[in-house]
Amino acid sequence: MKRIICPYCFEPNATGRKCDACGERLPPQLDGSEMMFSIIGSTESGKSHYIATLIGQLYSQAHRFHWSCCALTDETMNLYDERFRKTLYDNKDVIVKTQSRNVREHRPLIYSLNFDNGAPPVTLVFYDAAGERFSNQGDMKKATKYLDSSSGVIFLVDPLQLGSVREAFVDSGQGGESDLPAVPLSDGSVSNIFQRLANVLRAKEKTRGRVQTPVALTFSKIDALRFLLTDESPVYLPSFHRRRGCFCYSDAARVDEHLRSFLAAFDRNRELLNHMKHFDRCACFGTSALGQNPKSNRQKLRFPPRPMRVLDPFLWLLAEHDRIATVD
Ligand SMILES: Nc1nc2c(ncn2[C@@H]2O[C@H](COP(=O)(O)OP(=O)(O)OP(=O)(O)O)[C@@H](O)[C@H]2O)c(=O)[nH]1
Ligand SMILES: [Mg+2]
Ligand SMILES: [Zn+2]
Repeated sequence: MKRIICPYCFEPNATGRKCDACGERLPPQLDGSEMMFSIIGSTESGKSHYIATLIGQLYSQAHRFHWSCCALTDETMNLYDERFRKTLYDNKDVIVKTQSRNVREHRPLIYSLNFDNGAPPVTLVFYDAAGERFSNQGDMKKATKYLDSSSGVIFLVDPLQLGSVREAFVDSGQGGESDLPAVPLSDGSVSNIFQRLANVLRAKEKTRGRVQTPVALTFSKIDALRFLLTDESPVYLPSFHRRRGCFCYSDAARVDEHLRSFLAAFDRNRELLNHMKHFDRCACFGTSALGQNPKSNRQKLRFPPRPMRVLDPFLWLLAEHDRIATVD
């Protein structure tokens, strides 16, 4: 019999409606076939906005991708509504920084995704962790509890945190340093978190070789790169995944190749490119949760979020697990 992993404390349970370890009520839909995808990234990399708009897209694009999405707990519905939907759509504000010690903000958002093609449903558990939680091995180890149960990782990278992109931004007259996100201290730098992620996944897989868990290296905020990339950049072209209603490998390959050459040009010392060699299944994606840069508008949205390619890395993870149709 399959063991149910508690989405609150990640301990395995034989059966039951209550977790033996932490006492939380387990949603009755859990049957041990759950897949958890983790969303990891440095502070200000855009995790909260990404999760908010990804969940929105799971609902709004359901007809296109032939699935249906359903929140499994009242807490999930309330948290999404108050922290994400009202803030972004009703108030046109940005979501405030996730507080490292705020217990409520760190509660899991639990959804079920059912596929019209009869593929086994997946239960999605999203954790919106504060970026600080990944800035040292000890804290990350606690966070690794959910990485241990993860079937895939979306690793968010804010391109505006790369030194060469920041210089180009200021030099091109786009704005000053205050229009850019803060750069995390070296402990919490993108490159260091990426290396820690490889270590954690290796330990989980009990291997000293390359990590097998699929990792989507996902650039957030690509809306803010228009000054660097041309309009013909594949990240700005309409998504074939959307058009075809499935995962399209040639579209993903074009984006991946383009972003790897972007990294080769703008990531000093090619650190991320080098660390990607630790992963057997790693692909680059480009997304924007908001489709606009609120930093240049005193953190107010000019219009409701216009997500760009937010589903792409998620579709890839589903395709890697044979849940959705694919085309070349
Ligand atoms: N240009 C642009 N900026 C964005 C986008 N999403 C988020 N931002 C900016 O990035 C800031 C940080 O985004 P968050 O989603 O809070 O980042 P986070 O990774 O959750 O940060 P922590 O909670 O501190 O770990 C926001 O306040 C916005 O100013 C986007 O799609 N485009
Ligand atoms: Mg956050
Ligand atoms: Zn538990």
